[in-house]
Amino acid sequence: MALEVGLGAAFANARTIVTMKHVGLNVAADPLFTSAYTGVVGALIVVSADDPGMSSSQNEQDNRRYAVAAGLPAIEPSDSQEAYDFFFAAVEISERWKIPVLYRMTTRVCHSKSIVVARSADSTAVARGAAPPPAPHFEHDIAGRVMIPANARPAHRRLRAKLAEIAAWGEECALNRVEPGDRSLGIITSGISYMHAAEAGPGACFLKIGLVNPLPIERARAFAASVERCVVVEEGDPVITDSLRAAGIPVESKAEMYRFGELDVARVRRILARDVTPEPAPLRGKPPELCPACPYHTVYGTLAKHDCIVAGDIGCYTLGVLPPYRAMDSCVAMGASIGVGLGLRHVLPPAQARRVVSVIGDSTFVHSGITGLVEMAYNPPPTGHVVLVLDNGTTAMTGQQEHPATGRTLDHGPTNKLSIEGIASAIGIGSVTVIDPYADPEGFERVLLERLAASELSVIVARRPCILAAADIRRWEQQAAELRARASAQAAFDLPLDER
Ligand SMILES: Cc1ncc(C[n+]2csc(CCOP(=O)(O)OP(=O)(O)O)c2C)c(N)n1
Ligand code: SF4
Repeated sequence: MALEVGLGAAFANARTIVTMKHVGLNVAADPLFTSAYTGVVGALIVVSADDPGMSSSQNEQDNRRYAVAAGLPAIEPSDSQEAYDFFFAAVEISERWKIPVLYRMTTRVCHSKSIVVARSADSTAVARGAAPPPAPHFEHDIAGRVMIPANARPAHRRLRAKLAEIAAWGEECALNRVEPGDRSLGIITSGISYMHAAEAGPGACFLKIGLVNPLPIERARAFAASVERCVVVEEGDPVITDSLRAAGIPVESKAEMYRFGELDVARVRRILARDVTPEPAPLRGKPPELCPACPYHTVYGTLAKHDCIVAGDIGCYTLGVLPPYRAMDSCVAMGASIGVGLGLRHVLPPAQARRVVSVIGDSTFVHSGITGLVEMAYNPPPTGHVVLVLDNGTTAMTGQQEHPATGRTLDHGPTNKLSIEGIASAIGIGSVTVIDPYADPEGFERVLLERLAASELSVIVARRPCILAAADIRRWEQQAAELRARASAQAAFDLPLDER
């Protein structure tokens, strides 16, 4: 949705940034691929925060692959200063070639801090003479933006032509640079890997790549030819390596064992030394756990007690998989709990099928659970199904952000509130129950058992605020009530006297 909103804004000449983590781009992939064909009028920068090493993710996909697959220019900064500087370049590329740009970050770049020298007012694009973006306006471009096959075929050709131009420009652009050094070792690298490699191989020659798609192939060819040994140091998939080798450039790459997890200086030293001996096991940290007063305890206690088969989802509540409950049987992608639960219900023998519960958080339900309920109403399994929405009034796991079912905007102001129980009833779910599992654990257990025994479609909304967010939620609710009261008093005052 965010990418589509951003695309609409960029169709109307705005400069737009859309941010997400790497798996978010999977959800946005459908509009992403075709936005490469439609292009934009203003600027559209899609920031993808990748998580090599999976510090808080379910996979470590390398989204540079998306740039190649969709045909989008991709930029990768190495530190805070570059994150700042390269962003201007991303906007310039997007506006010049009228194309979305993928801005690829990784955990270590996002989580590290370094001093940033901001552009002074004198050096801004405006001061340098570039025109500021015109005010948003709309001009019809039916052939350019309505991607029926007759329009999409020429659009694909236009995209490839743009990419060829960007590739030619990229060979010389300042986003890629050669750092001269000892010619016995040349390192081709990008992103955070550059920082590690600079420390692990001081004195080496570097080709540091900032424009990671399209790659500066000819520059890399000349660089590789100019050094005795040329090693590509890159975190994650061998994206640069594969492209250079496909272009016939003989480069050395890391061993497969270094494809997993983040790189660091020690690992890059090993790569450069061609060391493939087993690495020391990482130190065991304290495993995460639910807060002591988390409302999810009673929920997972009940699910574990009755040996439920739990199709789970992503959020704080995923911690129900850990001891003492171990009450989660799958967790795949945001919103997948409902579809996976339905699949289990469809094929399992009835006695087992009746133990299947889909468990999903409130934010995740809004993000991508609603379509699962529609599928459930449309193709109900013979034993029915039970969906448990854990509504803690916030997006707890990622830092207590608001979402449409909290009724508050991202900065906590009042807005329309999506009713989870209302939407479940409207979709046609026969049994919808709202209960506080913390205040009434016996009642929760009773409802759950009753709904599991019935061969019907049920949604149980287990509603109790996250203990860490509860005080803030109360404060924002109070502020919202005051704002509403002030607005209705103002509205009454604005009425003509005889209508008051
Ligand atoms: C497609 C996608 N986008 C974003 C994320 C990051 N993420 C992990 S959990 C989560 C939200 C969880 O919120 P909620 O469902 O309310 O559960 P809670 O943490 O409050 O228990 C998000 C956005 C993700 N895993 N996948
Ligand atoms: S942050 Fe909130 S939802 Fe997450 S474990 Fe703690 S109390 Fe539970």
